[in-house]
Amino acid sequence: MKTNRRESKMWFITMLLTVAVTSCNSTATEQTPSLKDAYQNKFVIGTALNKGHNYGTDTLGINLIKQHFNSIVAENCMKSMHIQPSEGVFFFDEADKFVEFGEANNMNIIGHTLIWHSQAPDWFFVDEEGADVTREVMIERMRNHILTVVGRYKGRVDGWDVVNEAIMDDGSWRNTKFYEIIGDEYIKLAFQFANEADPDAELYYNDYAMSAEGKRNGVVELVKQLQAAGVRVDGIGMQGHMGMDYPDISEFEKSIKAFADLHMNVMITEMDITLLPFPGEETAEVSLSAEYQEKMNPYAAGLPDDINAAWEQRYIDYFQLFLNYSDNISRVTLWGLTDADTWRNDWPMVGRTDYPLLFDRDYQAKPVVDKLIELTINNE
Ligand code: 9MR
Repeated sequence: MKTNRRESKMWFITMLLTVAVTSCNSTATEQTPSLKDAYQNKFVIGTALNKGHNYGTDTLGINLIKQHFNSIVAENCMKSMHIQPSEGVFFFDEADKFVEFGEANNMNIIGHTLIWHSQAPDWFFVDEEGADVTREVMIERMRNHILTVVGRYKGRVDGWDVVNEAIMDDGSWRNTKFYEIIGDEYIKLAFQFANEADPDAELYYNDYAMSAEGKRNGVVELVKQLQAAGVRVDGIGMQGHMGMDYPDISEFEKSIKAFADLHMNVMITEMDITLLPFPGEETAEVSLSAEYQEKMNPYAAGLPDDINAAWEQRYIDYFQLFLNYSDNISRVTLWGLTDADTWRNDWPMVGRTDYPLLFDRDYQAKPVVDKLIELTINNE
């Protein structure tokens, strides 16, 4: 249900008044209007849940998640090395809690991720002697993993990142163990197994650097092949690990368009905007690591106002782009909640102080949250 601009303005003013009136009794985290309400006619707003969220120990975090988000994704607990650490031994405890939390709060629940070369346990690819398994065994292990994990949450998890990061920035296929042992049928098989396990869950291909022309074309080609083979793919996740100069917003827009043209749900799945300098060419390739250097950690003592202003503007520019494509974009997910727990502090260099998310280290909504909420008013 879309509301008109005047109604929206009224809604925002009412929200602010409510906040002002109730602020005497409320905690700091309850003082901003909610992101999920502001964007409710546009797309769902998600965040990634970590261990403290899943087990409920981070109570301040939990309050913020309930207040601002209506979609959640598992940051780590559903990755194969966590959920099937050795063959046939599944650890579902944390993932169960994650799903229960989403259900209890009526949220859109996303499983991340079934087939990813990284964070896959070593046993997955080798036999008892340590030699690569045969193609048949590899397919069987993949099938068993997908059927068991997706099957456990059938009807409860709304969408799965079925395959993650399989295409290189130049559009070629990443030479993973899955690819090496099974060949280029492995992605098709992964989607077929996921569909077999839960025909009602949405199935996604998810990757970073989706604004790169080569990757854009490679992913388009992949999806076309799957569609031609009658394999169900429902959406494409554009991870959205961004920096101040990367990616170019118009290149990012071209990819949204290209994926929407394939009738895919487009999702921004892992958004964060780092402020820190990057050693080398900017990417989100997790295997990258660099030695700590003081000069690469410029904001450890605090963030200068001008840098923060530029960072806010970048968030606003991207959310404006997402609003422009809200007919095609079904979800925007932030990769984490507060600056204290973002992966960015430790990648590609351990021990830095970054500010990529919407909530600060004291669980306070940053001023940009109100600005992103306000943006919806001008876009009705
Ligand atoms: O944020 C995640 C971090 O806690 C993990 O250590 C890391 C390795 O599993 O994965 C991070 O999340 C990645 C996501 O699963 C896939 N896209 C890139 C993300 C950032 O590395």
